Amino acid sequence: MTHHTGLLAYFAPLDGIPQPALGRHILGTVAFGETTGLSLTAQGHPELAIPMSSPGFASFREVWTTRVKPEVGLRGELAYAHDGEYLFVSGAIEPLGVYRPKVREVYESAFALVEELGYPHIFRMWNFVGDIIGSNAEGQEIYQDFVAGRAEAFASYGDGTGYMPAATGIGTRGEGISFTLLACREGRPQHLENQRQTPAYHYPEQYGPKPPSFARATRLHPAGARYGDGPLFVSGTASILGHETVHRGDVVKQTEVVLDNIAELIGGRNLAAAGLDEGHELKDVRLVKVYVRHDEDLPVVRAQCRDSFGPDAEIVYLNVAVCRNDLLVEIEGLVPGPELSR
Ligand code: 3EB
Repeated sequence: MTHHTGLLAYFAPLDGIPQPALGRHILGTVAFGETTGLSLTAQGHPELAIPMSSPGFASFREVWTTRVKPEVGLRGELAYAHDGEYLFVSGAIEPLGVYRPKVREVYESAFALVEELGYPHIFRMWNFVGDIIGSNAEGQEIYQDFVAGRAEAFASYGDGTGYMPAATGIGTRGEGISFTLLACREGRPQHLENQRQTPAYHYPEQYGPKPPSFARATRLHPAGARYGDGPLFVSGTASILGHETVHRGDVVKQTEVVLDNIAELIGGRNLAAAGLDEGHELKDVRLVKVYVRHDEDLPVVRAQCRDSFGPDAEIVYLNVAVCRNDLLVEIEGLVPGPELSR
């Protein structure tokens, strides 16, 4: 059996070269700065650059590391790296008048790569959508355009669980659509829902012709690790109860609902409903990304997050649009397994 290669992430400064701890290797990076692009860096790993930083907000590099030196590659619109247990894939789509066919094609190519390389279990995705609540060349909202193409791609993806992975869908400060996914070979993802929220893949048609393809969270059960020792990935979470936005126009109350949604999602009651005998608190969440729609809301959202997450949580704030124009904040993070360092 393949051993657990210890996937970990940390946030590093955007300036300079990321330096993983001794014995660790970079699988892939995501640069939250001012540029757009996908490449293999001079260090040899894939890097997705997304224009998401702005004055007063964060700019940083998310660095995924493992204990085994990965193999890397480029194919079509994709860049990837894999270490025998974990696969990192990023894709980038240039600005288009209509995204649906291209999103379908590129996501299908990513799912085909996942199969071909032998990492069939996708456990986390991030989807970065430029001008997310703007309109495409046919007058359709770009998020809906994206969601339709992604749903078509997911229709032909299946690792046997029948469900979609945890994900984030979020705006950027640029154009075009890009994504990152993490998948594994021997480990098993367990996709989770939140009893306070309608599963996104069951949203009614008022939000678009196709529902979004993601779970509220994914617990990774890593190969060769003790059961329950893997990270719990928390999807981008917004002020939605059932399927409806609540507290339109009130960022303080929206942030409270987001924090309550995450607390419920990771808490003992919700996990017990999925057969997991553990429970977590907001203080256990790390590598937190807080997406704030209006820059003037940053101080109050920051104060609420500071009071809710633990003192060791890395929290970054980005000023970008969320996928419904009445959503003012979206928050994601993860509850690490027993190890979390560089
Ligand atoms: C929501 O709950 C808010 O389309 O991949 C959160 C996480 C959201 C992921 C996605 C969208 C996505 O519907 C938006």
